[in-house]
Amino acid sequence: MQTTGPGQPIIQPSEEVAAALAAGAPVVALESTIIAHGLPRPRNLAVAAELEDLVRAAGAVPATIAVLDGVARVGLDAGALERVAGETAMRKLGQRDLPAAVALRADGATTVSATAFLAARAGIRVFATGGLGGVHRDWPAAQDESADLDTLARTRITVVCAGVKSILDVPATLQRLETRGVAVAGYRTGTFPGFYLHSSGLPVDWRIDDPEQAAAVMRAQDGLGGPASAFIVANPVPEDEQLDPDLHDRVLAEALAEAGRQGVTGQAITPFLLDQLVRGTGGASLEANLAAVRGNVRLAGRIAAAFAGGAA
Ligand code: PSU
Ligand code: MN
Repeated sequence: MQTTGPGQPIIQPSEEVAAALAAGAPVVALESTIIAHGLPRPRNLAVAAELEDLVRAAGAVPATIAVLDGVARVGLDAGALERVAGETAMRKLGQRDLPAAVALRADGATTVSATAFLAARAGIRVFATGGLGGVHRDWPAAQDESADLDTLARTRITVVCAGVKSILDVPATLQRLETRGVAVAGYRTGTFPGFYLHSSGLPVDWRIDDPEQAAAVMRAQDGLGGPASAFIVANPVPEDEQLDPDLHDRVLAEALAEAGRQGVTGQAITPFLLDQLVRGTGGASLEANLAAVRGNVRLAGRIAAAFAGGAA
């Protein structure tokens, strides 16, 4: 393996993750941007630990991923999780930022694109997050399409998510996923989830109803071969835990207008809008976001277990 310093690997799995991977045991990757930039402090640290516990309860090993001191860590101990969730500014790292972060010995939280890339490099097949990035609503002017989509179009990984963040242009994002050849299935639903909302109102072509079916799709991907691409399992937040749709629409409109007034763009726009939603809904969007992530993490654990079970 290549090294960045004296004998230090660039991608470093924790002992527990390395052992699980070597044994063919189920592992679920978790991203760190949601912890560092997607959730308010200090709740984010408790959530990070809770998500790891949920993966374990589902019978899999959690691998939260972040770059610390220029090393891509796959599986974080308690001290590393504290650093990611703590006060010291963490950079937000997409896949393209990884070489510079490694070379310059930076600390950074990994987005879906960087996490999916590193997880796949480490040999992890299943990844859970909240909502994917995608095409932003002001795309014609800003040309802002999350690097998440590009990475997923060329990475063999299963991502369990509650759809794409509703701050985005959801129909355009679904179209881009189709164009780029990324497989999408609704989990026990025929409509694409709306992140904070149970449904975006848009149809999905495929529906799966249990973790075994997800594992079967993954095996079929491997069986068919060809260029790697992801499999998105779109798992809606339960209807009784979703954000009130009218409140959602009203606060989102205000947040988008405020982002425009303040001229927020680029990497800052997603954390800005998520934060505006938390404030504007009195914290209700945070609860819906967390409910979605918890459900995704649980399901990812079960899918990883089903895939590992059938692979023996
Ligand atoms: N899902 C959440 N909260 C988040 C994110 C996802 O519930 O904060 C993060 C992910 O890391 C995702 C990123 O990759 O937002 C997208 O940012 P951008 O639009 O700048 O690519
Ligand atoms: Mn962007």
